Amino acid sequence: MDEARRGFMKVALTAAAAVTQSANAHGQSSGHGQALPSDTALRVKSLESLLVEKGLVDRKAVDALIDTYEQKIGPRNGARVVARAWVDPAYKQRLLTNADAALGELGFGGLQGEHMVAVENNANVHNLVVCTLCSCYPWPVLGLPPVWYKSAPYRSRSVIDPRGMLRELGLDLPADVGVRVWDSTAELRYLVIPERPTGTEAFSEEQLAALVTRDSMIGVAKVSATSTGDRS
Ligand SMILES: [Co+2]
Repeated sequence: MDEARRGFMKVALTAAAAVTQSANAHGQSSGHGQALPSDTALRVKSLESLLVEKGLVDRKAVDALIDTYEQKIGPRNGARVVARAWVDPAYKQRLLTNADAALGELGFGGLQGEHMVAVENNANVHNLVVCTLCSCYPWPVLGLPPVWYKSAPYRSRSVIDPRGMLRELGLDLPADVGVRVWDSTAELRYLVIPERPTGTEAFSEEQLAALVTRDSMIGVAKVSATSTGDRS
């Protein structure tokens, strides 16, 4: 990384931290991590424009950075947690009874994920996570929320017709499987422990983690022994 890039990263991270704190404070007063206050959004936009103008960063690089946190780095943390829960029943029990402590064992926690609850899918119950008011999401284990998670149709249909919505997303649940919908807030966020797919009995923890998708930890997909990736 050259000096200009290093300098940019420092500025960007400082700005991100300021935004996070601001959004977090806003969220705690309203119960939800609301969309950014407009003045903050404007300041971020100005900062980005300035950085682009000065040639310190191009928009594609910013988009790539966001994509990385949305798709790659973020959800890998949650995948490690799920894989550990699958191979270690005692860990799973701790995760289900005190998620914050169990996530802390693996080094995960902090901003936008201070209070977590883990919910487990099984043959009878399927869990689905939404934030009906805005976009509360467990950053330490899933990274940044995907665009569809923040969309009005997802937020409303998850509550009105979760089964129908899941079917449209390609997850057709049998009628005898109950669907539980969890509404996230700034104070409480959820991680779904998907079912371990059959045919993975001989898999290592690492191999299992590689199968776990972000979508399965939100509850809009299952995990298969041949991982299919996430919705964009
Ligand atoms: Co919210």
